[in-house]
Amino acid sequence: MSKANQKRDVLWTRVIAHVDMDAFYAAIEQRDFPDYQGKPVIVGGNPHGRGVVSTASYEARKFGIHSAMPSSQALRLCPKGIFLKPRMEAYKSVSKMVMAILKKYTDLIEPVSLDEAYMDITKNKLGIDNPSVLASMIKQNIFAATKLTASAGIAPNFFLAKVASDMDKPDGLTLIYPDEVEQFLKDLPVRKIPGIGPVTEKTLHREKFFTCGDIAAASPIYFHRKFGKWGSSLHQKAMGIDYREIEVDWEPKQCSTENTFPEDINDIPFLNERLEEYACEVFEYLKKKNRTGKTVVLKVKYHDFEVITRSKTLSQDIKSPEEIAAIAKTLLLKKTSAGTKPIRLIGLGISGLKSLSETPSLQSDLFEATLPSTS
Ligand code: TTP
Ligand code: MG
Repeated sequence: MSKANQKRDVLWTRVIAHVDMDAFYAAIEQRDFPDYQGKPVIVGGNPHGRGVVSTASYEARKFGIHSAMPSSQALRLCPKGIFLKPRMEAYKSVSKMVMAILKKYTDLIEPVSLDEAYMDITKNKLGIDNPSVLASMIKQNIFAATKLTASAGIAPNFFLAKVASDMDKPDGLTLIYPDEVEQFLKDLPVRKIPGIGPVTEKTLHREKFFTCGDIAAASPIYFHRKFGKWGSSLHQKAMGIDYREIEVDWEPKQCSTENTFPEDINDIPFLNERLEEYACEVFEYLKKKNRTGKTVVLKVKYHDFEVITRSKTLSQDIKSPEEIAAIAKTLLLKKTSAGTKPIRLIGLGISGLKSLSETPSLQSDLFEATLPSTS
């Protein structure tokens, strides 16, 4: 692993950058309201209600506050924290600026969220062949335009670039050169693999897999048997292999909506009504984005914070909000403990989205016939 501005003569077959803004929502609040600078800022749900933290400034993180934590818990950890509601429009407009800057370097950009994108900079518009110099320029450019810092990771593939961007946050720049990959992964704790949370970490630890090196040394067949397709992909990553390429016309592969209730709910008719509302929201989104899908996903968070998801895949594309709602209600009734175990949050989504233009025969009867009231 290398810090910025080293020039080493190593052959890169692919140079992938992962750029991720630091404490994105909170940093924008601190920029726009200088009184908040240097202070613990927590953006998210009402700390006196039941929402969760979207993000916390680095000052707030020192109190143990992190994304997805109940805001009420964040308040207990940091009673003097500055709690703010998200200003999504402001964040979206900064995101557009950042993505426009990235485009100056390459068209091979894949945004992952508002504050994060992969770039293939093997060839770049400025013809700069030193990845470290290029990444420094990108960071400086972002700062000059937005007064916000980003962290960047440069590596031979997506997975390593993402891990690298997280190594030296905030305002970091980390390079993993092709000839450093094996050494880098040898002692990398499994928890550093994107997507591995505390539960999977525990499972891997139980099996004596503590580092990527431990996983790489095991048989890929074992991982496939134990964890299926996901296990095979994990084993490959631990070996430093990730062939993913930039998807330029990247579109979200799923859409969903969810809500935390002001109090825990046992009442099934109430939950069904919410599912009907969410089904309309989700369907509206699909319509706006000219997309469709076959898989309905229901998410339930119980009062004790246990989260489950249940899904059903249809043989045909979804045609109406009523159809989504009907499936969601059946899943709720048959595949969850709704009614007996109080529910804190429900969410509803469609996964495996594809463009409607891929299924032209469906387009006319899908939206014209079923949703005359929405434009
Ligand atoms: P992240 O990039 O995961 O986090 P961050 O930018 O706040 O902090 P850092 O990258 O420095 O660790 O997410 C980007 C934004 O997405 C974040 O500012 C708020 C939002 N977000 C949520 O709303 N809920 C979440 O659970 C997470 C993880 C992020
Ligand atoms: Mg970020």
